[in-house]
Amino acid sequence: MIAPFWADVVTTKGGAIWYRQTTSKNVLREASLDVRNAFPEFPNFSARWMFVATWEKVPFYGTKNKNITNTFQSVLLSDGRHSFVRFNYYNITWTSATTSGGKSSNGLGGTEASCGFNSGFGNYHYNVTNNGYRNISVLDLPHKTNVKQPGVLMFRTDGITIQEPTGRTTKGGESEWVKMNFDEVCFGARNDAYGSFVNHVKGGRVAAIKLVYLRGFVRCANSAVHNSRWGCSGIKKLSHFPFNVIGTNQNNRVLFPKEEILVYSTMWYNLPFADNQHSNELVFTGDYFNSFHFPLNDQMKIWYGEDLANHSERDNHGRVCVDVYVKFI
Ligand SMILES: [Ca+2]
Ligand SMILES: [Ca+2]
Repeated sequence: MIAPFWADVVTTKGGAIWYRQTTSKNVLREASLDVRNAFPEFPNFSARWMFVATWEKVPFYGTKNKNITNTFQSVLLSDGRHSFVRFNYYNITWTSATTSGGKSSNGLGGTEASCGFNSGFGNYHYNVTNNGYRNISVLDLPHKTNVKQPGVLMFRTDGITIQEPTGRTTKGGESEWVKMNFDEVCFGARNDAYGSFVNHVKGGRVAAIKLVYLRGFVRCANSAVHNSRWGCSGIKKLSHFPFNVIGTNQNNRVLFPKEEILVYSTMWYNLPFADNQHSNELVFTGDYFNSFHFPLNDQMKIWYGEDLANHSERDNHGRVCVDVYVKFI
């Protein structure tokens, strides 16, 4: 089942639901280009069939105000072998019919509509708004995207699991950095405040990882003079091991940097050409990194090392948010 917005819609009080199939060459060509841009691993994708369903200005069941409506669309594309879905959200103002606990006056409250996919066998479903990769309200959908067009979300749907677009972050070279998180990944410095995301982008063997700084600070001691992006500023005994940000799997096994460079039990380490206070990114590769397999649907955690090691974490402070990029082999 494919559900751009699963809730009790009524059209007896207004709005309309339209659907059509098309094999028009021009329409298919344009839609195929969108797929190729979003999924560069399918550079020759050429849709042979397309199905479009539109919910135009639809109110919710139980409404007392037929002017509160949603408009959204779902587009199914296939070349006979691979298939992709595109959800277009133009306007979302209500989240729940009264049957789901929504208020009859405004359609808010209760249990929000679900957006996503269900295999129908009860063994797999993918919720687009709440999945460890993206955690948003359905009201946010017209402003969100995974293909750089607000309100547009695309997915590959012919695999065992639903796949988000890989996109392109840099051009040229053999492999490219792939952004792995949708929501910011934010980690604190104590009380097991790791940040995490779930891999809904691509499974594969990882050759390098980079963390890109977004905001915040962390420190390993009480005074704010020690604020830093990736460790702890101005601590003399750490001058040769200034970094303390660690990636683990869901069982807290260290994935990067490679364990051999960690200072025993405290998780501090050194990286060349980087500064714990000013560097915009930390790149883990070469001698500082052991490649590993990162399967689809696996969680990755980002930790402050002292917090992970439960070592000297009580005097730690702060929270840093990052984006996580991966180069696959
Ligand atoms: Ca500390
Ligand atoms: Ca801890």
